[in-house]
Amino acid sequence: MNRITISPRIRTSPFYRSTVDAGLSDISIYNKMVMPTSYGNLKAEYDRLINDCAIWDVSVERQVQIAGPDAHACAQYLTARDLTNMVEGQGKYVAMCDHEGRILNDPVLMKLSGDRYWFSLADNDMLLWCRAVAAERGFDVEVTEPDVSPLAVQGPKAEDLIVDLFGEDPRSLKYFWFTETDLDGIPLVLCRSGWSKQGGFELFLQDGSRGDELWAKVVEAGQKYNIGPGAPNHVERVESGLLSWGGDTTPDSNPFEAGMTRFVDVDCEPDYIGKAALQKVMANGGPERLFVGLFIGPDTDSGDSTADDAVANAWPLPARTPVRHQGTEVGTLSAVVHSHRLNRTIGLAQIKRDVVEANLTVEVEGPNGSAPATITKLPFL
Ligand code: THG
Repeated sequence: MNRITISPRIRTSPFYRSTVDAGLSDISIYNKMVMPTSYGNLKAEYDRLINDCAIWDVSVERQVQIAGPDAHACAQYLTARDLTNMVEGQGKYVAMCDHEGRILNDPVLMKLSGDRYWFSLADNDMLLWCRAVAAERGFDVEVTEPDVSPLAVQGPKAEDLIVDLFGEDPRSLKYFWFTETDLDGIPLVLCRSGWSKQGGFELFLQDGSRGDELWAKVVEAGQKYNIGPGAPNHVERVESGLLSWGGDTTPDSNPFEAGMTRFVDVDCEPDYIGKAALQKVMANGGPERLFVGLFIGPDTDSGDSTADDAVANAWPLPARTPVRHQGTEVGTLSAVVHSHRLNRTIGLAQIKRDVVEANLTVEVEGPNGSAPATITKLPFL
């Protein structure tokens, strides 16, 4: 395999030393940072996430902070969702679009106070975009990337672990809601969130010099819950239908084609970038494509998860590949995995709406030639 040269241009996280000590084996690059993706045993990492508790260094989810008297107006103008009734301590999953309604990012937006917001971002240069928009529109705000690095604990036992560390209060936090707190003086924002559907929290470290200290405290308290290192898990996220911006989207996708229709407000009072374009898409009958799941046959389950993973990994991805109906291209496939819980090969695709609505069988190009696939709603699980 090729190796990646790391230089100061590629940043490392405050938890980097801890991840290396924990046996980090695979990385990706995300927001110009090193992103841990595996510790050498993806099935064990998956099992831990489904059954117990996993600790993930997700500091690559950078925050862009909008602070100042016009923070609300600026955050609203950047966001394709009505923020009118948002309150302090609340987070929302949102789409940020350009003027043509193309999705630029799908962050969790957090309202820290009336004059301070964080966009907790996926992989794109949103600091540039937010600064340019704020300046061009004359908003009275400062737009920065603060020293804030999320550490996720995910899995069915994550909540008990968080309660051991912080007391009972976090149990009542709603999804994406958060509270400012500390762990033995380490300043944090504690949020019920994370890129899995197994439940859990993110601890937003607010002092990058204390990452290894925070990691050690969480791992120590997590021993009784069988905690172990992991990373946003590709198999689980496909099963759960969680969007990977830039992976499942193309540069031209609108949020409806990315499965975000229920998070987009087109008829709200506040204006935002892309609103007119998104209204036009809906007025013209809706998006051309839909984000859907595929059951891909023939069933390859062998009962040996390592072998099944190898089969799924032999697919001609990571490049997006065509989805066809009777030879005609009707969409693109962006992920294929072997689902351990469904014992099937499944995928994610953007497919023409008429094909989805007619529930047609499609074909995808696999390692052993063309394979039939049936369309299904997300999530799989
Ligand atoms: N946490 C934080 N920042 C992030 C992510 C995160 N930034 C990058 C990336 N993840 C943003 N993308 C997503 C995508 C999906 C979800 C969260 C962040 C998600 N979606 C659920 C769904 O679509 O079913 C629930 C959404 C809802 O019901 O509101 O969880 O993970 N800090």
